[in-house]
Amino acid sequence: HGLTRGDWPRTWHDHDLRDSYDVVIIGGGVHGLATAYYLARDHGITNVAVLEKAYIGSGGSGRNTAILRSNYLTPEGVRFYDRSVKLYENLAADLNFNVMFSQRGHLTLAHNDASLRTMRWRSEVNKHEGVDSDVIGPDEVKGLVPYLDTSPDTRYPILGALYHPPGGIVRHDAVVWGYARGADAHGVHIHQQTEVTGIDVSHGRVSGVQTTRGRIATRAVVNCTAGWATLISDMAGVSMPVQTFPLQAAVTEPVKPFLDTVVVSGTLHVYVSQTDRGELVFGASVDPFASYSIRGSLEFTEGVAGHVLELMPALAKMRLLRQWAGLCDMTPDYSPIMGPTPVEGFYVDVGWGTYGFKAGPVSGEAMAATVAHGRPPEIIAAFGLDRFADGRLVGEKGAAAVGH
Ligand code: PYC
Repeated sequence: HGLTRGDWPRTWHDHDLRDSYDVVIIGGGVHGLATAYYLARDHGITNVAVLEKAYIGSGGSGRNTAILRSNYLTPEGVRFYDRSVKLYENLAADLNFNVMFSQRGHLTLAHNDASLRTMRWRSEVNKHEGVDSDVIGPDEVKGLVPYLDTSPDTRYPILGALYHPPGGIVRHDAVVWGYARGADAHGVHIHQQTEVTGIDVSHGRVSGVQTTRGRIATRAVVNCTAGWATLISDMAGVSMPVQTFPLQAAVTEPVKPFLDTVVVSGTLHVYVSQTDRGELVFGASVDPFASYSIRGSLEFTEGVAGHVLELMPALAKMRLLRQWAGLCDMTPDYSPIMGPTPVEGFYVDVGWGTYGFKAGPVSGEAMAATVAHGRPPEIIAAFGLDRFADGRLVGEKGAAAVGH
């Protein structure tokens, strides 16, 4: 009321860098900001800095295709991502910030018997964990998405789909901004344009962080980066079993709403959804080589366009507006690496592959509890770094949106 544009209150504030913080979080994406928010809100730990080398949400949080779902393959994965969906369901009210979560339903198409078998497997695990997920046939698929070509004479006919009604899309930037505002309101310092250049470790424990704006003394550091997860962990002398691959995406010009379900095809390596603005958002699998490049490629554009048209031939005249890429830190089992490390006070929330954005809220909640109590809560117990040495992998490749 009565506010003109210039009077709008700042959503978060700039601060001088303090000499010391109780907790330093590296990475100003949804994971880092959510961790800061829950540290403050749930544990009363507010002397916290979030360090971001560019601007908040400039990494994976601003580059993903905004899909939320919990129809994973392992019980550990399903429980974890389901907690995230539940937190997302209440996030707008919790943060008093409209994150535009649209639970429009999520379809993963099966074009062969092997995929149908994996869908059935996932749906049984999902149901066992209380998650709404079932295998449906081509007629039901057609009923949900009339524009899909479900005829039997296509190159890869649609034999059925895993249907997950609670899945959907959210406004990804709003999630970042909402957490930033919430954390800021609790006294957390968000430092943009502040790059970490080193992590001080003495006698096996963290003692500080070196940045482009000076040194910070601290006894707790949380690595919430994606793309640079290994480089930051290396600074603390902790090596991560992670390889980094680009993932490209694109949007079309806006058109009238016609698609109110998220459609994924693993066989055709593509996923499609329509935003509230009317654009179609397309994504693919990760590029086939490890790289830190975030340039788009013609190969991606051709591949995605061809595959989308196999699914929805009526889109042939739509124009792509822009394309971009983000970086995905892939682990050997496609599950994240979360919790303490052999360096005391150095915690990791990394290795998200292509699942990071949807896990933001639960990761923030669980990492905040880990830092506050010095040990990980049950919900992330399976995701510790030590599982690779012990051979207790949590295989989630079968739940990937598209093949990798
Ligand atoms: O796992 O749903 C997913 C996903 C979509 C885009 C990248 N990953």
